[in-house]
Amino acid sequence: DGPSVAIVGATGAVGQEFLRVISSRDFPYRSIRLLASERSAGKRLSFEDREYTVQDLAAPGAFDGVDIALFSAGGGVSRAYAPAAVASGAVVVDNSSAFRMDPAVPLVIPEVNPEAMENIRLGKGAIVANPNCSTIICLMAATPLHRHAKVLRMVVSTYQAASGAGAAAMEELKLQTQEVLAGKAPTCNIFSQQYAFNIFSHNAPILENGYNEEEMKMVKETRKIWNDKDVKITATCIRVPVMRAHAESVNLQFEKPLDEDSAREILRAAPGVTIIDDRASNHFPTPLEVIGHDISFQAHEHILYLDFSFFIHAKTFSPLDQWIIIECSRCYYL
Ligand code: 2RA
Repeated sequence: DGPSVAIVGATGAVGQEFLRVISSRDFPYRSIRLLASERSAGKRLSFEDREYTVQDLAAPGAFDGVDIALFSAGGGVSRAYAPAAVASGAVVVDNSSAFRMDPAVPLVIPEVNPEAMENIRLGKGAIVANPNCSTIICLMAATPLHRHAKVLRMVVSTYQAASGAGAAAMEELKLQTQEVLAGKAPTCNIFSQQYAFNIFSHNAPILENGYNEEEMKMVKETRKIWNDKDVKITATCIRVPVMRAHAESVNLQFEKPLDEDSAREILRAAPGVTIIDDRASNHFPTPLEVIGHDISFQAHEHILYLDFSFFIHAKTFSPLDQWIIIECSRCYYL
């Protein structure tokens, strides 16, 4: 007699991923309710040998009896309907950016800061925000190190797959690849430029400070999750012509020295992190290898490349007390 679970955005790429993970983890649900916009209502979807009819999330009583509502239908839908779900007694886990920076809403990576949900457990709030996918994979590995040696500065480069832009973007990448190989002009409906055989700055709007929204999510969300408004962070988010599985390169400066072996031990013990670092054959995780792996309850498969640059206090080298960067190793993390 587990919880009754509603999936809001059930027909989208992330909604489908929710169902895949619920099934792969044998999540003990009592019932599943598939909710989407009026446009998708009425569609039939099968899940675990049962047929479901997608219901209109705007219909009266859409959330009646729901215990957990998983939202991934864009910030506008979350802002419009999460309160109704909460009013019906549900706990909302929202994958959109709608509530991430709301001080009253915990921003949670289950493997990193589950304690941030304490108020939800105590019944003092009912919305949990899921960070942006590129923030999640970065912090899955950077946070255990941060808690040991305090990150002062983090430089992140992301290589983001089509899946981050949804099912239509994945379809467009496939179509464009066929068109370009056939010598035809690529169909550009989702992105404003050719995506196949190309890379470009993430398609999120550029802000006043010159960063795009995706990059600033990494900055703001990390500071909230680490409760550290001073940590220096810069991110460059790039869209790459890969179907699924984001990849990242993360360069960390620590407050105190951290040797490579200690870092490996910390990461080896970190939940959700696997070290794949086969230098002899120059083999490291690739998007194709991780697709389908259930790493954590997030919407995309993730890979993380973690590039350690250690700062060894230079007191022994120079009276100037300068910091020097020693590139110790490049570690790759799934
Ligand atoms: C993207 N992280 O990849 C964003 C949204 N999923 O476009």
